[in-house]
Amino acid sequence: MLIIFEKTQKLKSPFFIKCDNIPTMKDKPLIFISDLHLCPTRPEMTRLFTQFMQTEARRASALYILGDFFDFWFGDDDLNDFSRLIIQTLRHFTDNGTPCYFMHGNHDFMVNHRFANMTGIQLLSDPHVITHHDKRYLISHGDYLCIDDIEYQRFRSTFTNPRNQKRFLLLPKWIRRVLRRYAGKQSKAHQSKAKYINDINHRFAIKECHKYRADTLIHGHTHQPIIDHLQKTSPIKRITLPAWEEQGGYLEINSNNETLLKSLELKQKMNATST
Ligand SMILES: [Mn+2]
Repeated sequence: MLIIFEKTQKLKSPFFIKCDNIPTMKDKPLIFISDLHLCPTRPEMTRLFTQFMQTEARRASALYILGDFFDFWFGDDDLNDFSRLIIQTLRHFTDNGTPCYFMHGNHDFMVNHRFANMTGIQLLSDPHVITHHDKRYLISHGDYLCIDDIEYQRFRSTFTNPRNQKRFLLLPKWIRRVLRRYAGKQSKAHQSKAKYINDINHRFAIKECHKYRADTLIHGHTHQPIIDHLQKTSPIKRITLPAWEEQGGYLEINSNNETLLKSLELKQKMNATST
């Protein structure tokens, strides 16, 4: 997908306002979040998300959600007070005219077209390439790059199989909840393995960046926020998004392609953590 910022919009009188300080689409940053793990039992994170959507996210030319947005999504037919609030927040955001792109993680792979219609988000396949001011970024949830955990990859191919997903949706919701416990255990087992196993495989990640002609990889999943190079000798940059645990966080890429990881706290306290 190509994002074109250079397109200028013709504003007709009387709506034309002469002001040099009005930010244009060209100056607005891209904003990325992932691993919020939103769920009804963490209301403070839901509040932080709604606050973020009304403040920081508003500055974006586009918002990218790179998976594990929900701690678990039981299907687009599972509506409750919690899911309705999230849907309403996303709808409000996209109605304001900012595109919001959504990529699945291993916790919310059941998010589907009905959810997209309700919220106005656009679903993206994993991985995906975006071009921003002549720089190509490979974006992914990241779990497909964790090839050293063979057991997890086997489990992943089961739940990403569309036939299995259809079967899952035919089940009553209480059985889906029981199966979710199993999925949760698999995910925890993956997270608790040695770092070299549950991290992305750097060599494979470099190969993927070459394949898609990308200079930078942006991913979530590992919950270890960092901006570094995939290998000392490789010019390819890797950015891992922060998980929303004690606090939230996001990545911002400005019009000069400068990258900044920022933390988010309730009551609007925000600090830059890394460049
Ligand atoms: Mn994940």
